[in-house]
Amino acid sequence: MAIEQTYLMVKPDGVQRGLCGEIVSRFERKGLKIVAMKFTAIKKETAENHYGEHKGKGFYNSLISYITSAPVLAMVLEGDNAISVCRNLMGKTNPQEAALGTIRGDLGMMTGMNLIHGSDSPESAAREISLFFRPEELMIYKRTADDWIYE
Ligand code: IDP
Ligand code: MG
Repeated sequence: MAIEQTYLMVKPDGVQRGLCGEIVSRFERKGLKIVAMKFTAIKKETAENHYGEHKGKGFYNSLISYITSAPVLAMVLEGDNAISVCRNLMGKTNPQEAALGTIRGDLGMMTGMNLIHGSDSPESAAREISLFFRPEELMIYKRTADDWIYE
């Protein structure tokens, strides 16, 4: 097994549309463990840091104003291969191309309003987790259901 932690975030459109419960439940039902969760408004500086890799792209300014336009639900999830498992649950970046059964494929219409963020590598996961959470906010606990999820 390769237990990983990854950073997920219900974006402002997901919050505004009342889809936090729907989205979180998909990760929970899959078997991912909630390690941290925070309802927060992202400051412009944090948004620019988080999305630094996209600076200079055509959609960058609208991405920063979108992600800072309303609160987000930030979380750290843990599980075996959690980074790729969560990316698969999210679906492709463009919700119109995302497979049905995924969060973006089932719930979204536009790339610029695609409901959910998820780390794409161990390096970005570590960077993003530390950007949004202090170490003591990550809960270490035994989840009894794990005995019935992992063989
Ligand atoms: P990802 O969220 O699937 O990892 P990235 O390519 O890392 O996709 O892009 C980050 C975010 O920037 C996307 O989730 C989306 O909100 C926004 N974005 C990316 N490409 C476009 C675009 O062409 N138009 C508008 N927004 C975009
Ligand atoms: Mg990305």
